[in-house]
Amino acid sequence: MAFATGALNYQFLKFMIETDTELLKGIANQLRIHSIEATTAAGSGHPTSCCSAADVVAALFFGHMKYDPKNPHYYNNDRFILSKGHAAPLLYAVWAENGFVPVAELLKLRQFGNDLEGHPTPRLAFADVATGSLGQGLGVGAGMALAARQDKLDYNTYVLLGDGEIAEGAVWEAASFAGIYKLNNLIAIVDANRLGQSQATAFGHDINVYRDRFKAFGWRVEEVDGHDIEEIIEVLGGVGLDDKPLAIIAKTYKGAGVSFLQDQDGWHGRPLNQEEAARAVAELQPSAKSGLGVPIPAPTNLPAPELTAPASYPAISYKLGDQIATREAYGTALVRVGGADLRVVAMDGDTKNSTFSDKFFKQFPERFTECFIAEQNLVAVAVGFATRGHVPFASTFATFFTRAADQIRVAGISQANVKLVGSHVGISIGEDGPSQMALEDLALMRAIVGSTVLYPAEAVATEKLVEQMAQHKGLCFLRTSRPKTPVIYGNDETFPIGGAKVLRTGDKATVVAAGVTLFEALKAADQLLAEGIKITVVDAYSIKPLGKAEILAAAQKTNLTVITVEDHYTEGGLGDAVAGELSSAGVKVHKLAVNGLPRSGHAAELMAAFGIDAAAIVKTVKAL
Ligand SMILES: Cc1ncc(C[n+]2csc(CCOP(=O)(O)OP(=O)(O)O)c2C)c(N)n1
Ligand SMILES: [Mg+2]
Repeated sequence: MAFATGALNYQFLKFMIETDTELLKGIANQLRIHSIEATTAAGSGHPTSCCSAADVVAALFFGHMKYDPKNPHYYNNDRFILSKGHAAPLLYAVWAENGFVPVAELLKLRQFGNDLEGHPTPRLAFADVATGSLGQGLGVGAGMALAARQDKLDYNTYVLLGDGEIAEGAVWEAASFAGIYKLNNLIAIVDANRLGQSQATAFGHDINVYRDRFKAFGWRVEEVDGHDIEEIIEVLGGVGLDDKPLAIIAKTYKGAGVSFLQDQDGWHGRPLNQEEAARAVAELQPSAKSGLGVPIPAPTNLPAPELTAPASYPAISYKLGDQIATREAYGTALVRVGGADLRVVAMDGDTKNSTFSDKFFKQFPERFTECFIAEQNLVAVAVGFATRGHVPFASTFATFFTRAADQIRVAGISQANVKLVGSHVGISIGEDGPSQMALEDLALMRAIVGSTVLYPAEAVATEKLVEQMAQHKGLCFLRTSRPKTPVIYGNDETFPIGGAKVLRTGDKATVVAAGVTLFEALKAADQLLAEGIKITVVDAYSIKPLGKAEILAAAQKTNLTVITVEDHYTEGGLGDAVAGELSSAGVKVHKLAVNGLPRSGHAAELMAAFGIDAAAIVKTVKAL
């Protein structure tokens, strides 16, 4: 009986596909028309990049994907990432033709105040992440595909890439990752239209090259004529049939469907003028069909994953004076916070025994993902999880996050709820030398739009800040250190984001420190006190937003003068944060920071050599 029903469904499906082909071709042309008209109205944009992918996209959205067009955020909708984000008008046209966006809105493309921006951002309900910085979509898609598996949902994630785009190394980090984890719910579609921006792509229509590359990374590869709807639909029917991710290489023509655009060089990123647009539309119109009212298969009804924030986390119990590195406290905190907060997942780039994320891995292996040594993909996978309502904590040495700078920048644009934890910061790591020392990370992370930057000095602060990170919505960076430091705060101390702690008060100087330099500042305060000189010491555990009120109040009692001391280069770190935030209030900042190229040595030797230890602080206080 079950078999008979199956056979019947198959016949019905076959009938549907046969009759739908003309409709899908027509919808593709309607998408082309919208893309051309919108970019002509905007006076900018990439109509030919839309035209090449129109058939594939029409087939996906009106003949294959299962989703609720009225509710793009629905948790079991199939996902679509337009990694070649410059084809945004095509995506917007889809969501107009399925009824979500009023068709008239399309002509407001790229206008200030309209969410139909030049490249998609999550201001739009149907864009999970910002795209347009090429090469980032597949890693995010891999994170989503893994999240689907973890959440026991059966949605697929489709990622559309350009053939020029796949020169990006990040694409291959993601391809490798998806192959390793056998993400058969992830589908990469390469719009192989032969052309890039300024010239032909490296491999043009040599489809074998693309096939061999994806195969080498463990993918199943299908080649299609990207303008043949029947072929596309047939290949899409094979999604999930084996245990490999699927790459569909679609041989297409840039500008397809319009005689004077198709396969022509020199049209990338160029809108048509009014007359050209009218000619193009006249060619497309006769066979164009509306997508409105076309039935779209509903996603399977599966239980929603339980992803709600807990009201509180279990208490901590540290003893004052215990020696614990903040990186180790991070691991402990992640287990405690993640135990109570099922949204929390963690990932690392093969440094988990150094960052201590391995504590979480050992406790909750099903919620941990080893991303191997591929930091761009590490961040992208975290972003993918975040789009699905998880709270991802991604960790590696802080300095290696700087190589994912663009993924982090775009995560900021996506307003992604990701938590980055970077260990081994500054010259205080000592012997490993400068390639392992994060000395630019604060500058980078502070500059990310909407970011929160936290820098605990000891274990209690670390624990409390990890709680804050889990609860805070948005991109957070936690800077942890390698050396052990003593617990100085009680277990009930709170560390609100944007606060600072005043640990000593005196009228001779205000020293603002964070992380390992806090202990140098405290040592300096003790030495100075022995000579009758009293100084204020502030723990600036929240670098962005800065604990401005506390620092300013302290500075006002010390002649509006502040000494900052940090294990970071002079540029862009704590000193610049304090100066930048408080100069308008008249505060003068003397920066003690790493000013020059470090080398291997003992931490203490290095901190002395670069003038960020207690002796340097004492000297500066006296000099001032
Ligand atoms: C990381 C990055 N580098 C460069 C660009 C500028 N750019 C935008 S589109 C494009 C060409 C893309 O070619 P392809 O991937 O083949 O897409 P097509 O338009 O042909 O579909 C370039 C170089 C970018 N957006 N992102
Ligand atoms: Mg191309």
